[in-house]
Amino acid sequence: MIRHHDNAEVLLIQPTMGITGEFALHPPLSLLYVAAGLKKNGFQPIIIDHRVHYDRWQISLLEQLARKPVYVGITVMSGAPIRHSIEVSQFVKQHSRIPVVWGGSLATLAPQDILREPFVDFTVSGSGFSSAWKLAQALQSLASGNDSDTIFDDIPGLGFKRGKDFFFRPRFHGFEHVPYQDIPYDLISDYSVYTQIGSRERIFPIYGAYGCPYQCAFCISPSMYRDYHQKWMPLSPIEIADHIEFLMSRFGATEIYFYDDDSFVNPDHVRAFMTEIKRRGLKPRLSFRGARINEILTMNDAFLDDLADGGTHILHIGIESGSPRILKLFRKGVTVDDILEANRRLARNSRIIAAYNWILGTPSETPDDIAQTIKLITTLLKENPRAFIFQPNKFHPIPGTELASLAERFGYRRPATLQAWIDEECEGEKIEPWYSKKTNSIIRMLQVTSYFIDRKPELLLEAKSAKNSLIKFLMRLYRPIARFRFRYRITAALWEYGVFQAARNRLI
Ligand code: B12
Ligand code: SF4
Repeated sequence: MIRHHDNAEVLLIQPTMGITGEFALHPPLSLLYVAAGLKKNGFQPIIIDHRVHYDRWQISLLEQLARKPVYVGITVMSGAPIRHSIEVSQFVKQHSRIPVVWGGSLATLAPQDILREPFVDFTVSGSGFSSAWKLAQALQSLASGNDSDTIFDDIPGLGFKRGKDFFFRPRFHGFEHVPYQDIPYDLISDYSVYTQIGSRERIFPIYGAYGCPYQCAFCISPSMYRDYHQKWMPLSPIEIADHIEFLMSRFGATEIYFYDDDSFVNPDHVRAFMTEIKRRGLKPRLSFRGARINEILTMNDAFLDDLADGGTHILHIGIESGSPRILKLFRKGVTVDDILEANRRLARNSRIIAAYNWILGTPSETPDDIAQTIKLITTLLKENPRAFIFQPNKFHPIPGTELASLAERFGYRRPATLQAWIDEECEGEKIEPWYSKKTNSIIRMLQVTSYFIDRKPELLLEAKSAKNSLIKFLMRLYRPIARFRFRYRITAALWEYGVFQAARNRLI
């Protein structure tokens, strides 16, 4: 039974996200999912997105606090978002007694490191759809005098404090699907503010499938889904097509970004919803952030043509390394030859952008291993003009993953404070104990040059504007230097890294 709460408000905040967040400024799907549960159960969620409404955020927050929301919820990932989330939480505490709740992937990984701080009252690990409204209900009940010890007992994934002790409830087990009709899209009044670097499209992220059955040793997913009965759950083609049709007609969506961990576990799933979209005469652009080399190898030229005909623009593919030893350590289940073959197939297609992810700085990785990655990237770019090289992620152990244990043997100490989690992302300035001086300088060089070695300006900067023309011009100007450094692994006098860090610090 749905209980009504006089539309009590819950304030949900999307913090700023650092450079990676500036590049992909999509509508805040995490908060829309959380808001769906609240709305369905009689609460009135309010979403404020500081990535797009940053100016005078303190004044608007004060106005919201004056309306006495049941709690302030923030969605937080490792890295740069933590800095602003701390600022916001401290501000709430300075100006009110309203409880502060952190949810999202950081709260899933390290709730105890968050709860240690006086400015956070609750954490929600794992799925937040039902936890968010159950917590709101419990807090209302507490405010009306119910101080039972068991008040928080049935809130999945909740972390809370009593005196000096922390308590954690088991996470929600499985995928909490939210039908698109329940996602309260109208809470956001203007979708034109969302964008992606260089793009002209109106992009909406959605899920086409939840979960992932693979076992990559560095990734959070295998430990998240370890004891799930079903590790990958595709949605029905009709539901996906309905969702896309709704977003196109209601909000003018022109591109759909699938946030799935992996969309192609069964490639026929993608074919099925593309067929349905086509049958309806819809022509959205589609991008997928979860694809694997072994999956590309199951697709022939005709299948890739169908993907491109169906509107596929970009496939994010985790290659991670060009060193056979590191690939094995990562449990990627593919060889360098597989990677080359998949890249050639994508090159033959000539319409889809193949965007490759990398990880550098793994314990035991040597400069020779990195040299093999450089060699692989060079070949991929030579053989596929539509290959796109993401800035390599610096390896940071995620608690609970297989590689976290290896990292501990190499001297890894997990971040001791919440602040220390700020550097646990690809651009973070953290030097792990196993980096040699040489490894560190090669990683720095690759972090900068990776932005320039491929054809990013030609592939991504579609919108015609003075700003984009200037970026294109500057990128082309620096490109020969970047390519020279990259190919010959020249790390001396890396003045660009200072410029790069200064630009980054301005953004976070
Ligand atoms: C989109 C995305 C991004 C976007 C962020 C978009 C945005 N919001 O602005 C960008 C590209 C910026 C990004 C960046 C990074 N990301 Co990212 N990203 C994702 C991705 C694909 C989807 C996240 C999402 O929105 N999901 C949709 C919602 C519905 O799910 P959700 O976020 O899990 O939210 C649920 C719960 O967490 C919870 N919840 C969430 N927030 C809240 C808040 C409250 C109050 C409550 C109660 C509950 C709650 O309820 C929600 C509904 O169930 C995930 C992978 C995935 N499939 O989840 C990786 C993922 C979250 N990212 C990851 C990583 C590693 C990164 C980077 C660190 C990578 C890097 N480059 O170094 C950076 C760091 C962030 C930064 N500096 O900005 C990891 C883990 C992150 C971590 N350790 O914190 C993930 C899990 C991918 C993976 N398998 O490795 N990312
Ligand atoms: S395929 Fe992607 S989501 Fe799945 S385990 Fe590997 S890295 Fe994680």
